[in-house]
Amino acid sequence: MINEYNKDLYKEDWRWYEDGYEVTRTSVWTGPGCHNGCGVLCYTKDGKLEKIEGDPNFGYSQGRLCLRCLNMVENIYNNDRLKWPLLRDGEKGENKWKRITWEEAFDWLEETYAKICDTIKNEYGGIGPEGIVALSGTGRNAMWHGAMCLRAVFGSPNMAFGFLSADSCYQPRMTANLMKDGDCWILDASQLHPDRYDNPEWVCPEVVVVWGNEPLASNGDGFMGHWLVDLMRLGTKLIVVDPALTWLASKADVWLQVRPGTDCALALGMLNVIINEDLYDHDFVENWCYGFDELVERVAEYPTDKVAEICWLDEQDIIDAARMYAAAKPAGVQWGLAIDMQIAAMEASFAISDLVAITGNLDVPGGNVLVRYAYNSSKKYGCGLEFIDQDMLDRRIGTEQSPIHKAGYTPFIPPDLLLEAMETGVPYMPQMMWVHGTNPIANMGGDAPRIYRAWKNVPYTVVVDYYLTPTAVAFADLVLPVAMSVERDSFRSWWQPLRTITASAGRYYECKMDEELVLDLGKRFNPKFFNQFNDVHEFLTYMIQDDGYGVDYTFDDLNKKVYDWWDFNETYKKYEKGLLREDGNPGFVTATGLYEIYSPLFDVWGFDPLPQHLEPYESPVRTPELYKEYPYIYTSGHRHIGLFHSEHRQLPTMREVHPTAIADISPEIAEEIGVIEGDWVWFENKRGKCKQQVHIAPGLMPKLVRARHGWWFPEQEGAEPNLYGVFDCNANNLTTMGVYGPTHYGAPYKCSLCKCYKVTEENDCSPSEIVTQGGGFGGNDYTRFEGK
Ligand SMILES: Nc1nc2c(c(=O)[nH]1)N[C@H]1C(S)=C(S)[C@@H](COP(=O)(O)OP(=O)(O)OC[C@H]3O[C@@H](n4cnc5c(=O)[nH]c(N)nc54)[C@H](O)[C@@H]3O)O[C@H]1N2
Ligand SMILES: Nc1nc2c(c(=O)[nH]1)N[C@H]1C(S)=C(S)[C@@H](COP(=O)(O)OP(=O)(O)OC[C@H]3O[C@@H](n4cnc5c(=O)[nH]c(N)nc54)[C@H](O)[C@@H]3O)O[C@H]1N2
Ligand code: SF4
Ligand SMILES: [Mo]
Repeated sequence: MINEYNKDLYKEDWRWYEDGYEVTRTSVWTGPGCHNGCGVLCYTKDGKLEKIEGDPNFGYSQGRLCLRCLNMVENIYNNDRLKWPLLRDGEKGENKWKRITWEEAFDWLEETYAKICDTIKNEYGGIGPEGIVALSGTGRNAMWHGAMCLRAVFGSPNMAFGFLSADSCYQPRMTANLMKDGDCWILDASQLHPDRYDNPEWVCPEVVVVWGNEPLASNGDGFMGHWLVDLMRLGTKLIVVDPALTWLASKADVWLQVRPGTDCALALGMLNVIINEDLYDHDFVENWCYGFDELVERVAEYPTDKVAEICWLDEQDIIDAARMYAAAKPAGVQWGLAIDMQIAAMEASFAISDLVAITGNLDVPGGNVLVRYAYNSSKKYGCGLEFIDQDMLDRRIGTEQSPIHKAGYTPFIPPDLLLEAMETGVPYMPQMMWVHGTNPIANMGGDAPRIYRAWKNVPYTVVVDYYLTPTAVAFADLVLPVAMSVERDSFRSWWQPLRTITASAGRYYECKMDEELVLDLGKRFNPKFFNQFNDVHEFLTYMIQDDGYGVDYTFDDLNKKVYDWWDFNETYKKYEKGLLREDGNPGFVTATGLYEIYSPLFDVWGFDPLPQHLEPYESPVRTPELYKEYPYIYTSGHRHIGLFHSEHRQLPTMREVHPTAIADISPEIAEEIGVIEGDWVWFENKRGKCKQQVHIAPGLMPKLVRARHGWWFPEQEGAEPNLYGVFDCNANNLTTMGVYGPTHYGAPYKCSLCKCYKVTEENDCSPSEIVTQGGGFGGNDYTRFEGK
């Protein structure tokens, strides 16, 4: 942070020269892999990045950087990086490639595109381009790039997360927000003010509930974990809802060690206390809410003794937490991924939102503030929809079957139904997967072996990435190399502020920026639109201004500013001031204009309009017989600061801090199965198994194991059958595809069952070989589950 000792050291220029270095002040979407974009100073010499520092002038990150940015040099100049386009030169899976030029790559794409369109027309009576499906990963910088390639360049409507079952990352929480109040809320840690904690309007929350989230490791969804530590220093008390004793849980006043997948019941229990003890905000409920009486009836079904039993919690802790949260003025909720990764994702999100609203904490300083993208100008996954006409939209795979998808609350097609199309060829067999920033069989997809099998039915695959991934080796015909963070010009915001990314380092071999790739490809496939741009900067200016309102600057202007904060001149209680609705009236962007505790839209769609507990798909309660065979609760994917999903496994420094897939198991389980720290164990259920190394985690819920996700081994043989060992430690050998709640949102990545036993010489084997050569683990249960 800037203080009196260093204030002359850190400049506000966007570029200067110092001790033989060119210093560029910019933001990066890490090195790479992150939801944020912290302020950095890049020190380059002769176009090479030599070191990187945090920029204390950037109020968002205040000079702090974490491991992944600090280690950027090692990533950028890693010899494993892709250097030029590669065309397959053997069978899929053989890992044999031929170096080609970009011209040759584009020629190949043009020829293949024509074949795809013919097949779709002739064999499926379709239009043609819909045979291409783009798969995207989570929100890194590359977010709109895959969408633009798909829709603006190729003209296809089929875009999905890389088989993220039931869109179970942030989509449920955001959609619940949209249903309830028409916007999204975030915990107000003063991040909307450039002067941060000094802002006179901002109030420090008295209490924050950290719910299914570990922000110190994840910094997810545009929220920086260290803000929470700042708040704690300013006096904020914590309630932590997590089955694991995280660092934050260890500092909490109340730690609710909830049974995975039962968060909705817990929130309903807390609502029960708050309503019955009359601790809610009468003014907000009477003037700004719709359907409170129905909620009163619903929470009566969730008395705290019943909830304690469902959630495996102490009843008094639930009551204490509810009272503490309701009494604090203001109080905020910082929620996370665990809410989405259960079949009751939408239900839990509804109930938690209601807690925020009825306690009067919505859109108040230090509570949960309604937020929009700066200037509305963050291009996202929905990019390029204007290039798709209605006939083509109607050809989307699976969308008809899900009201939320059909109504356009997400620009994605349902990944589970895409998988079914790849298995059955109905409504048509996708002809090409355009994989833009995702590595699905290593990480994103549930039931990875099932995806592996189905994907082999798809004729063509193109992968756009930094590295050769297991997904590329298994399926790709063409691999296109892209530039990393400090080698690219771009812009983005996750909420606020709008930031630029400036290329400070030179081009790495023949890598193109994703931005450049979209433009170059666009000039080939859709010259009518793309020929208006002479260079990437002109294209970026268009992208910034296109759906942004009041943005009159070019990319180069913004670049010199580095970032711009946000355009709302009011931050709080916007619903009172008529600042949310297009018609300028007070209220929320909902049909009733009120915060909808009872959702009329859900009613129309045939969903429960109020929150309700849905017992996890596999659990001691729903499937007691299965629980006898698989006696532990399996959760997966808690974040590690040095690793972003399946990335960074090539980097020696990261492997030093996290050498292999190291899972948490409780001391009780360790004793039961006779393992000690550092042993290897099998996690197994009826879908499959994987092996991971044991860390005995004190304070973990006694019946719980927490597997790590995203593991593959770039140092191992890439060709099949080994495929970089991608199925050996793969947490998603045990997760599901096709299992979700009634809304099609939320899959049980974090709450199923497993058994756990020691890896021995006798039982050791290679799951990668079993999947790539043996057809999988057998015994898979492919019944679709869309129920309660
Ligand atoms: N370093 C790093 N940062 C990342 C990522 C990464 O891979 N690495 N991934 C990014 C992405 S895409 C996302 S979505 C975010 C996610 O980041 P977070 O929202 O922080 O989610 P997780 O770390 O998966 O899990 C958070 C906590 O949920 C707990 N938990 C598990 N099951 C349950 C449950 O059923 N209920 C409750 N209440 N808690 C449960 C876990 O014990 C864990 O402590 O992180 C982002 N940031
Ligand atoms: N079991 C289990 N599985 C999980 C989770 C869990 O908690 N448990 N978490 C899930 C969640 S929340 C998510 S969001 C998904 C995330 O899944 P993904 O977002 O698909 O993450 P990765 O598998 O790491 O794939 C990203 C790929 O994109 C490349 N890449 C990175 N940046 C760029 C870029 O700017 N341009 C291009 N072209 N490529 C880039 C990387 O090198 C990498 O190969 O994983 C999910 N998987
Ligand atoms: S959160 Fe960490 S990895 Fe992400 S941009 Fe900031 S410093 Fe880099
Ligand atoms: Mo995610």
